[in-house]
Amino acid sequence: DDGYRLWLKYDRLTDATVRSGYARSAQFIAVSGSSPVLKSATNELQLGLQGLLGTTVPTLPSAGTRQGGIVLTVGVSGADANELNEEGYRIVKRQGNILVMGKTDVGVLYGTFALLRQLQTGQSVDAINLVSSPKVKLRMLNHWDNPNGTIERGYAGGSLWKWSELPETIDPRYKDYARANASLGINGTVVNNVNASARMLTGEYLQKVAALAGVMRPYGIKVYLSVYFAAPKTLGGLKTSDPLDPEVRKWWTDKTAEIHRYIPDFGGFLVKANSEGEPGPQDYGRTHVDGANMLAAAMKPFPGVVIWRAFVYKADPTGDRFKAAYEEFTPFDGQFDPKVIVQVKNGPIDFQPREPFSPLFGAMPKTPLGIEFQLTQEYLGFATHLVYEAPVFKECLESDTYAAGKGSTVARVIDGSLHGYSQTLMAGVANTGSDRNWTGNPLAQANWYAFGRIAWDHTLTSAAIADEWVNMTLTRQPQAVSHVRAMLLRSRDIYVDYNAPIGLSRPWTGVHFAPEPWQNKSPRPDWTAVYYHRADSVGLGFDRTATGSNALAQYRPEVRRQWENVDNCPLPYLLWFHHVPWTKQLSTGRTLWDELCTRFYTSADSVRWLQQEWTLAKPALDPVLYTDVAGRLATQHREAIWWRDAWVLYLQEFAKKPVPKPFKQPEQTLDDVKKSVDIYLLR
Ligand code: BDP
Repeated sequence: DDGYRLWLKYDRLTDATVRSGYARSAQFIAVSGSSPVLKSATNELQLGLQGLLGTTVPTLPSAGTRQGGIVLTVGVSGADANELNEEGYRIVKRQGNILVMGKTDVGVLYGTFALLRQLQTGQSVDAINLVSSPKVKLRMLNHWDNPNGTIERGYAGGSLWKWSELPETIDPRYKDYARANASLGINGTVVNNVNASARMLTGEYLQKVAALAGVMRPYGIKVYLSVYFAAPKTLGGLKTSDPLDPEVRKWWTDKTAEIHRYIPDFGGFLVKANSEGEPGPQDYGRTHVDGANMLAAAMKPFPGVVIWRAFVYKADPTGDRFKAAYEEFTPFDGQFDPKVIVQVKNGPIDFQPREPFSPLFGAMPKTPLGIEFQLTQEYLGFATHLVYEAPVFKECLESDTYAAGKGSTVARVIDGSLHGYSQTLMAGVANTGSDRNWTGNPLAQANWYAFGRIAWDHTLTSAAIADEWVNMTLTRQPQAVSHVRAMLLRSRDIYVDYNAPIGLSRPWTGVHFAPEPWQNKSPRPDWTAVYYHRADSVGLGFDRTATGSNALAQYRPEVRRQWENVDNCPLPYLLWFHHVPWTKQLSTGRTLWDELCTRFYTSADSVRWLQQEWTLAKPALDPVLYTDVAGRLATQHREAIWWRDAWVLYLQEFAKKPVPKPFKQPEQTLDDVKKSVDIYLLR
């Protein structure tokens, strides 16, 4: 198994009784209507049934008086209509058939995938009755893919998009990409990097993008573009890209109209502006609102949106990067055009292994906020380390902002239910690439899967999603499923504990992989490692209470109170908010130093446990896939020790304490580790 088919495997079900049970309910497919989206649904159902049951199921224009089939129906009435939103579906047994209904054809498509999922995971369909509607409107992947075929922070090969071959040649893979996304309910894709090239807005590239849009459309997926804010100057030849300049405004209006001539159902723009050196409205003394609203005005005649990122942090040698986005954006609450959605990363810094939720989620009630998660494992061990990210997403979404009293979770901010906005968005920075198995590490497919499922329904649990994915992708043998499920569910905490335990963050430079907690030289203080951990002879951690940067003041009092007291701040966030003495006793009964050592050592050992679980599942796994992952886990174990040793030896210089028993002092010296890191970082 080369992993190409993802979770849409449709291998023949091995249990003949189950198979014949399903076959009795799937003797035909009846579908009235012939829209491209309905065709996708029908084709998928045929493909799935053919694979799972091993029989070809005929398609009819209507069920007539026949029973024992699957009927795809667009249009619902009565109670069914009240239960569904535009993209929702209902699957129900009626008049001897399984009815898959939706208000729209895309609802039927999602229902079809949901029905297939039932079969793939071995659920009975005899009395099937499923109703589901997505909680968030725009569920999208953000590709950080460049026109030259590379991917920023991509670890699974090159870009999926073969720009040099488009629009003439359509790689069949585009369709499989669309199928995979549609199976999860993902309905948007931003095809290019947020560090955008103006080239994407040329007629030549718009034709290529239009060709991709043509493949995505029958799967209910809209295409979006990241835009380079200075394009009026660099591409349009204007003197300025000032958003208040009439010529600039006209340029964007014309460009937006031109895009729609190529792609009539264009999704919209994604903008990274005045962030990490990218151009933006501030270059002209204007604001984020000026920039975003200008693009919104250009988009006015069309249904598309403008997604404006809040990932900003000016070079401020004395400031706290944690506070930057909040400081820049909250003054503009309520001033953005209704077409604008502000896209906020889950945490205040940058996709760290564990972050508290971004304070912006509790502070902009009059602005639709979208959330951005990162599926590509930039800070999570690339394609080698196993980190199942559903717990990362859930932890943030379930955090309570208290923005409108208790129960004001980030999820309710994002799904619009808290503040009543209708533009809602969840984005995941894609982890896909040209590797045959899409994600490099085969188990990282689970992160794409989990993101899509949670974007559809954030109430699904990490465990339930893991179960679905394992059953559909790896094995249905119950013992093996439970081994792999256990691995997935513990993997994130294991990684955190050797990489950034108890609220540490960012122990690297630009590569974001090799351990470099000692790193203290960079053009900006907030691009060093020491800026984040602040180790000294007294202790460790970043004081963000009132005695320090006071970033905690950006949260509501109820949140602040959970974190502001060093004696009862939950350990996952302790060093995020406090500079803690090495000798301080923590709630575990250990001192800070002993607790850190315990975590570094135990987590590195736990990678052995991951390896053992994987071996226990081996008899039920495909041998090629088994070997691939086994190799990655072995590397992970070696690197976990590398990270453990780097942290322990480095922090020991400050703490001046022995490694507590039963753990043993690392065999290498700090110099040894530094040397190995230098070699890793050699160009
Ligand atoms: C950081 C990445 C950088 C991205 C940036 C962003 O290191 O490559 O361009 O995020 O999200 O995490 O804009």
